[in-house]
Parts: sequence; structure tokens; C-alpha cells
Amino acid sequence: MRNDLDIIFSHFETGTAFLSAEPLGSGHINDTFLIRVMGDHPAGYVLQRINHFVFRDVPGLTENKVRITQHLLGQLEKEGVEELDRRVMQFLPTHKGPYFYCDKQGNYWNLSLYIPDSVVYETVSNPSIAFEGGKAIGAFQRRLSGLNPESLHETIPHFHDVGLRLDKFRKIVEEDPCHRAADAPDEIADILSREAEMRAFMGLVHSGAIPRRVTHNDTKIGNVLFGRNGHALCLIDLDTAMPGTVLSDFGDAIRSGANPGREDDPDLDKVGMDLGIFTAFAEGYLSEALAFLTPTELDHLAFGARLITYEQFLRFLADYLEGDVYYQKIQHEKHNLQRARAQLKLLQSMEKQYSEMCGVVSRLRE
Ligand code: GN1
Ligand code: MG
Repeated sequence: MRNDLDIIFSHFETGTAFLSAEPLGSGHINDTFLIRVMGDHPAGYVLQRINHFVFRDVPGLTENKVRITQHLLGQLEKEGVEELDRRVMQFLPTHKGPYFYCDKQGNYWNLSLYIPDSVVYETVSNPSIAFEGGKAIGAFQRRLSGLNPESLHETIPHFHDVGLRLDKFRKIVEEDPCHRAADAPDEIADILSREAEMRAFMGLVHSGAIPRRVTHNDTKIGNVLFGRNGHALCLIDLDTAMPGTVLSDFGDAIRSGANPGREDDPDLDKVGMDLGIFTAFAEGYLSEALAFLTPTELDHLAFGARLITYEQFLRFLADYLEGDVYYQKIQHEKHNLQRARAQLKLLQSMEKQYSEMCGVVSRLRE
């Protein structure tokens, strides 16, 4: 692989020479490498193999990333933000022009500049990090509010359409292709008991009562890059940046960041939502987003956390029942079921604290 990475890297317009490569990050879908080059500048590059089983239209995905990052750059310049090369991802073109390379095996690759002296957090215990993370997601949406969402490609069609995911789930349970439904009767019932409420919410999205905007759609807190001083720099992992709702961005950061346990924690006693972290995150997010959100979006902000946690529970469980066809990076046979159970526990914790969550948002709206 190392030699291949060298060759793939050489197709991009960098003006530098490959030195070494090492795996980077903990994504479930793509494969990511940090490429070091000869000399001190730049500090390195991020080379990413895009999973084109998941992302069917890599040219469209790449076009989105370039448009979005260029738009963000323009906004940052207008705002007079300093250290611009640390505040937005920068993608590089290939010698032939496109910003992606397709290798001989049919794998697609993107290259971006590595932002040095940066850290990511998979979970957050410090409220000031939560505030900064929320602010970064709000600012991302604010800066992209002038870009027409319909001008972007849908890199995964219907990605956060819980209704369609439920239709598919019902089919999988009925067909039970891997004879795994007997492993999870309670979890299946937990999905179905919340189905009506989730479908009712999707009605607001389909009717336009909740508007479509340019959103990130994968705002796990590990996708916010921080400087070593604790300030957020920018959002990374822009594969799913496309039209969506702000509620899933808000919700996914809470799902991932406000849970002191792991996303797949086998120890369910560790899993739950920390209301203090929720509050700090909402404060940071609304410091940027309050000015442009509609009353209906604000009314449903806290619900966004339940929605996306339910969706993730549904996705992991459906994939376990289907035979790990989507989340293929598993460590053991029941890993996707274990992930599903942790998400269910987190969802239950949010449900218990829902009136407090709504109270926090109401206070911040005043
Ligand atoms: C996947 O690959 P990664 O970790 O960035 C998934 C997200 C899920 C997440 C759960 C394209 O993201 O939607 O929330 O796993 N990305 C895609 O950890 O499906
Ligand atoms: Mg991702």
C-alpha cells in the first residue's frame, strides 16, 4: 500500500515529493492517510480513499467539497479571520485538472492540506470545548447560508430520511436474511415503538416547515478540528456536506460529544447524555445560529438530538440484521449490535432529560 500511496499522491498537483504515509483518524467508511513530504512545508497532506460503494458519485462529491471550501474561504476573508489556511480545508487538484484521482483498481482519492498542531476529540468532558464545537458548527452553517443548497449534489440521496430508513428496516426484519432478528427482539421493538413520532417529524421536513439548508450532515464531534489552545479551527470530513436540516447537525454533535461513553461502549452504565455538555454545546451553537434559525427549527432543536440518535440506533441495528453490509469495519461478529445497544441507551437517556433539554433551548432563545 505504501508504494501505491506514493504513486497516487504523485498524480496530485503539489510540487512536493512523497516521504511517508501513516493511517489517520477513526472513520467507519473511508480510509485516510497522513502523507509527509520532503522538506518542512507544508506539514503534510491528507490522502483519502473515498468509499464509492457508499458515495456513488465521487466527482459530484468532490465538486461539492471544492465549492463549499471555496465559499467558506471567501466568507472567512470577508470577516477578516486570521490564519486562513487553518480555518478551512483546502483540496488540491490532480495534474489533469479534477480534484479527485481514480486509480487502476477503480478507487477514488481526494487530497487536502494537513492542518498541523491540531487535535480532535471523540467525546467531550470540558464545557468550553463543547461551546467551541457548537460555535464551529453554527458558524459553518452561517457562512454557507449564502450558498444555494439546491446547487449542490446529494452525495448520499435521502441520507437522513428516517422514514425511508424505517421502510427498509421493516423489510429487513421481515426477510431476516442472516437469521439475526432473534438476537435483538427488544431492540427491534424499541425501534418500532418510536416509529410514529419519528415519521411525524419527517413530515415537517418533507413539507418544508423545516427548511433545507447547506449542512454538514456528519457532525460527530470528532469532525471538528481544534487548535492546541482549545479553540475550534474548522470542520473536516466534508463528504456529506450537502442539503440537509440544521437539526441533524446539532443532534449529531450532541449524540457523539455529550456521551461520556463510547459510541459502541459495551458498558452501558457509562453511556448517557451529559446535560452540562448539552448546555455548553447549545450555547456555542446558538451564539452563531440564533440569528438565522426559524422558530420551527428552534422548537425542534432539542428533538434533533433524539432524532439523530434514533437514526444511528436504527442504522446500526439494520446493518447488523442485514449482515454488516454498510458498517463493514467491525471488530467482532456482534459489533454493530453492540453499537446499536449503546445508541439505544443514549437515546433513553435523552428521552429522560428531554424537558430539561427543551428548557435550555428556550432560555437561550430569549
Ligand atoms: C460514519 O465514517 P464516519 O465515521 O465519518 C457515517 C456517519 C455516522 C458515523 C457513526 C457516510 O461516519 O453517518 O454517523 O459513521 N458516515 C456515512 O459513527 O455513513
Ligand atoms: Mg464521515
